[in-house]
Amino acid sequence: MAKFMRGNLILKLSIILLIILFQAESISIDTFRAKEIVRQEFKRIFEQYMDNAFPHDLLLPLNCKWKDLYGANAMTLVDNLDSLIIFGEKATFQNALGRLKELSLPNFKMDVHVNCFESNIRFMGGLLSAHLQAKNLTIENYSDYFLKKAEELGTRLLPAFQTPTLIPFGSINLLSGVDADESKRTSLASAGTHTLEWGMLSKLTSNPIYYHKARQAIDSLWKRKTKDGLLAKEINIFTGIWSNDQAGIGINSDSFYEYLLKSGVMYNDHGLLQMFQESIKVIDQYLRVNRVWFRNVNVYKTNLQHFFFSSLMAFWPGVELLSGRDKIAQDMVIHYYQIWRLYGGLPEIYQLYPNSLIERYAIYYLRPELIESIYYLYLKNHDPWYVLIAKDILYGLLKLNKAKCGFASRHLYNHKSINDMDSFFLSETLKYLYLIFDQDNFINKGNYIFTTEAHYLPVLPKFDTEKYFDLKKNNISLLYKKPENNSCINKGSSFDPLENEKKKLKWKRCKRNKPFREKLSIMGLDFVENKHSEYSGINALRGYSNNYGIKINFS
Ligand code: DMJ
Repeated sequence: MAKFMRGNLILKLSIILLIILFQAESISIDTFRAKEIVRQEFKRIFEQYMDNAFPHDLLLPLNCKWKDLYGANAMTLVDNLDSLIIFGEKATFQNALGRLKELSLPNFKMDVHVNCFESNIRFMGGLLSAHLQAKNLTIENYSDYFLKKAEELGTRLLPAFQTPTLIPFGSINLLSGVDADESKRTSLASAGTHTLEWGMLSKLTSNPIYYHKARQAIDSLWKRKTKDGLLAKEINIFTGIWSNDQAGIGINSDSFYEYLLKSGVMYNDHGLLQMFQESIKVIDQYLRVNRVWFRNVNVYKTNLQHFFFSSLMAFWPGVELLSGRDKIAQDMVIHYYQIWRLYGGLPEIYQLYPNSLIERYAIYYLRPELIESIYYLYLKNHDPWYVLIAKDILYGLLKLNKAKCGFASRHLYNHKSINDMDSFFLSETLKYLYLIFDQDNFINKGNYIFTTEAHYLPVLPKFDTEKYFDLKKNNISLLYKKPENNSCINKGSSFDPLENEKKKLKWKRCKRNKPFREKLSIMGLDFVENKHSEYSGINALRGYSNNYGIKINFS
């Protein structure tokens, strides 16, 4: 109880009063029951996916159909292998291994154009975590199946890092490599969210190349910070010049900062920790408006660009807490949760001056970030208030989002359900909720670090960072192998994008599977059809605030 009373007492009590007045049902569920509800819902959706959608990538919650982003590569299953272990479903995990082996999935020798960041956080993270669990639980007939798949994905993503700046391309064709006309613009988060997974891949395959490449990309981005220490949201990977002038903590930046801290800790990498410390100072100085809200600024002039809250920003209290700033993290969560209560979900973007939904961005995509932060706070402080709001969130999800085959995203403005349920709803949102209610779960007692997609990796007792930097000393050279049976590459051209650039070789375009456009919109931005895309979402918003003549002086 003493813990419950700590910090922001009046706010906490008034929120409880509101819940009691309008939704007493939500907090009367006992914690064991709440845990069971989440487990049953996870099982229900998982079974629906296996029956109606597998091996396609995503299950559609309203009509039980499916959609593909990776050419039917069982994305939802791969993203949730390690969730099965958390939910105590070892037999289903064993069975899933059999199903995937039968179909040789996931298949990375596929002519499909993928986003490197998403492939990494969902497939690579999922496979590595599943591999470590399969070993740990001595799963039958395993023979390192997931690790071999992870390594194959790694080799197919590596050519993306072959650029003049060493900052990777945003997307690649898994079969033929980087297209000649691939966009040379990529986001900070895309380029800098590999170290956690690739460090583990290096460790498990004893091949330093992966960590080395991921780490070089971070160094290269870091080198390009402005005189004020800011990093923008988008960069040209050939010129190294920021191609978007905004700095912020949310969309397109978020996991860059998260990985500085987490990889720094995981791999005992002092360079990364140093960068994190400096980033925090700069964020506090230029991006933080007060204890809870942040703004985007012009990366060169440091003046205000936008002042809004986005669903993705709700991960930041977790980062604050991990870096030791508990009190600030608590204040942030209380405020973000109030927006949740107001609308029954967090909108993609929420305007803060004046506070309002923006119709176009008022969608809750079942994202996990707020629940993730609540999880960290509860794990650290054991304040029952966090269990209480987690129950309220669960109750809201059951009332507002539960659908025939899963849970559906929802428009918070017109209250319409949207036939969309991303794989992160199972692999993050439900996983974190469950872990709040299941305090005895092995994860809560162990020493793990969550990737940005909530795949859990055990903290390595010893990791020789230097070994993973100095490739010469370790006699490692990188050879880009041309993929087998590849009809997409012209004679004389290579899998190495830099060599092709030098020879001015144009590649024959492979017949494309569905482009990655839909996925990009899940990142909270609408991209225009053009490959060399503009952030039309952000630009529209800029127009919006200009139209309303918002002028705020924060200095
Ligand atoms: C997830 O895919 C990851 O958490 C990523 O870092 C960004 N956000 C989505 C979920 O919202």
